[in-house]
Amino acid sequence: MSYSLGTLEELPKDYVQSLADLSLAPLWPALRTVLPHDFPTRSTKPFAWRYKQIRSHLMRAGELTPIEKAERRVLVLCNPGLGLDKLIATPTIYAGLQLILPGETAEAHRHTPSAIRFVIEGDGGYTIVNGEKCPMEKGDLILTPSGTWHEHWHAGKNPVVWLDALDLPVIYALEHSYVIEGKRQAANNAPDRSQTAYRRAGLVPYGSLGKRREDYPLIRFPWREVRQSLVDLASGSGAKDPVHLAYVNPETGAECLPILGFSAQLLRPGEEVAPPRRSSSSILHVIEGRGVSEIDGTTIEWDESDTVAIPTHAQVRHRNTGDKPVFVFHVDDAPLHRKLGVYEEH
Ligand code: 1HN
Repeated sequence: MSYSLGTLEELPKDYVQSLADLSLAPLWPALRTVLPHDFPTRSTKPFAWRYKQIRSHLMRAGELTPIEKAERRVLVLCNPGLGLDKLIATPTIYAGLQLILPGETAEAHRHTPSAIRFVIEGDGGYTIVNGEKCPMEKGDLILTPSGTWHEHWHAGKNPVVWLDALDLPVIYALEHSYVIEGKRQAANNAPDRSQTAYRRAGLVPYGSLGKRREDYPLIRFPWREVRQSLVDLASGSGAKDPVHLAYVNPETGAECLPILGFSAQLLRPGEEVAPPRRSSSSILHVIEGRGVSEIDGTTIEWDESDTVAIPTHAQVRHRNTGDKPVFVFHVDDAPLHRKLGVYEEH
C-alpha cells in the first residue's frame, strides 16, 4: 500500500519551528528523498575527464605552485553532479591527477584514508611505502593502505603524472580523516615484493602459511606483468569471454583494500561489453586505446589517459572503437558494498 505522504507545508509553522528549536524534524516530509521507491536517487553524473584537456593545466600548476606550497600537487576530478566543493568523482571515490617534477619530493606522511597511485606518464618517479621502494612506470598500481607511511620522489628528467584514488569520501564521512607528517623513510634499494616474495600468482612465502595474514603483502602491481596476463588470458579464451582481472591480496585472495576495488580489462578491437547493472559506483581509466561508453543513455567517447565516472546502478556498455586492444583500469567501491551486505547486480 502506497500512501501520499504529508508535507512540511501541511504542518502548522509554529509546530515545525518548535521542533526545530529542539533540533527535531518530522521524517515523513523527507522520507521519499532519503528512501525513494524501487530505485535510488543519484546525483553523480556519467562524465569524462579528458587528459588532453587537463595536462596543460596540470603543467601550469607545476609553474604556479611549488611542491612545498602544495604538499601534493593535484587537480581533483570533481563530478559535475556533485559539486566542486565536495572533491569527489563518485559518492565514495576521490580521484585526482598528481604532478611531480624532476628533483621534487612529496614528503612522508600517513593517513586514515587508503590510497592508490596509477601511473599515467613519466619515468624515474618512485613512491616509498613503509620503507619499500616502488618504481613508478606507466600503468603500475601502487597501494598505500590506511596508516602506511608514503612519500614520492622523482629521479628522472620529465614530469611524472599519476592518477590518485582514495576512499577519502567514506573516511571523511566517518569524521575520521586525518594525516600525520613524518620523517623521510630510509628506503633500501631492494626490488619491491612484486619482484621477490610475490613474484608469481599462486606462490607465497612458505612461512606465511598458518600465520596471521599480513594485511598488505603486495604493494606494487607492475603494469608490464598485468598487461601480459591480460594478453595471455585473451589468447587463451573464447572471442566472447570477458578479459577482466581483479587485483587481489595474494595471501588472502580478497580485494587488496577494504573499501575500493581495482581491476584491469582488455577489450579486443571492435569488442563491446555490457556488464550487469551494479550497485557500486566506479571510475574507469584508459591505459591504452580508444573507445566509447554508453552510461545511462549518455554517450562518452574516451581516449588514452582519460578517466570516466560511472554512477551506482548505471546501465553500461563499453566498446573498443580502435583497431588495437583497449586496456582499462577500473576503481569501484564493490568491496565496501560487499562488506556491508548491500552489493547488488541486476
Ligand atoms: C594524499 O596523501 C596523496 O600521498 C594524494 O600522494 C592525494 C588527496 C587527499 C588526501 C590525501 C599522496 C591525496 C592525499
